[in-house]
Amino acid sequence: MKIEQIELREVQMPLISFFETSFGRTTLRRVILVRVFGEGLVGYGESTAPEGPFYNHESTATAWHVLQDFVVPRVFAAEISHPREVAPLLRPIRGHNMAKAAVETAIWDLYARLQGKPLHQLLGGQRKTLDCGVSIGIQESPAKLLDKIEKELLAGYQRIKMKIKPGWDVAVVREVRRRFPEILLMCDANSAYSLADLDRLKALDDFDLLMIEQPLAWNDILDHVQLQKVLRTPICLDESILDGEDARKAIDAGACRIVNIKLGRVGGYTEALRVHDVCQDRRIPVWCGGMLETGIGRAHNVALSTLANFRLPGDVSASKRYFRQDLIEPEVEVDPQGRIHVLPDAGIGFRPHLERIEQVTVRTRSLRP
Ligand code: OSB
Ligand code: MG
Repeated sequence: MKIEQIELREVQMPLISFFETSFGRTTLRRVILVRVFGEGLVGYGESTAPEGPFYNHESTATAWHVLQDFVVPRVFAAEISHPREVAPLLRPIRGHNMAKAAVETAIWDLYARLQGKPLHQLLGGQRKTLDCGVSIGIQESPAKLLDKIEKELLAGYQRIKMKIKPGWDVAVVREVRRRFPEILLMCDANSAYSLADLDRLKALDDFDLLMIEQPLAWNDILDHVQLQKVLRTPICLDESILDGEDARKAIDAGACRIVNIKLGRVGGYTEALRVHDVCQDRRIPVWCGGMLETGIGRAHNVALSTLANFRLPGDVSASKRYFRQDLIEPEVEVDPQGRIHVLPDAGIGFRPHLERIEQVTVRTRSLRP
């Protein structure tokens, strides 16, 4: 595959309403889109790095720096015949997985387009429809949260994830459960607790939750082992799993019974497939997480979610939940049963809306070998 040019482009996309987690509130997404040009076609990728280093180490600005100064030069310096070769090429760069994934996923898209095949097919994905859940942030009041949940259930979503933090947890979850006794419900703490909060975390066992996502530190495995020993509710790890080896260690140690896979967090498809397979071998289900992606990242999440071991509803939801207008055509839509229908077109399957992308671009950098 001859790669002739790589373009970085920062776009700014206001969210329809703020998204709040235990680490802060997002109102504007600052995303880096990557275009990889080769052999007459273009592949698209998206850096899911958040605006500031509060989910993990990365931010929009660090991703731009690492892409421009380290990731892209390494790609230009190599001969690439298959996208599987990209991740090993980037291995010497420690961390910065979201920056790496932006280019890695774009090269997978380009390769699939050059083959004239859908990306999900190249990955070995079989699913034609995906079960969808939603992630709902911390709200100004429990009443607002109940309203939001009701609206998403009416739209068909199959599973509700609510963000929690100390002070917005047991009492609120109790209210949600009282109002919606039968729904698939889970919590995501984004590392807001420690083992000192054991009683509070144990209290969540009363609400028949599908799982609790990342209750303890973003870089911890061992404390999660202690916690899982005393919780009935399955723990799902997000922040703590950066590669297949992390997944193996966490599962074999008993730190979790479910794994959330995010393309950005693990550095792209090659490692996402590895995490998927490590989990599958150990009969641990996975699901696809989200980082408030625009349509480009969303389309990649759809492709990934077609793999067999994505057995639980993911945070892969409709474009219109986050953005007034998304950057792809068609937008990602969810049917009244809460399912996404996978498109058969080449590459990521959705067409980038170039004029709209141009309108929201705040800086561009074109790089050549
Ligand atoms: O932990 O899953 C998370 C959004 C930003 C940062 C971290 C997380 C999230 C979400 C949103 O939960 C998922 C989505 O994109 O819908
Ligand atoms: Mg999470």
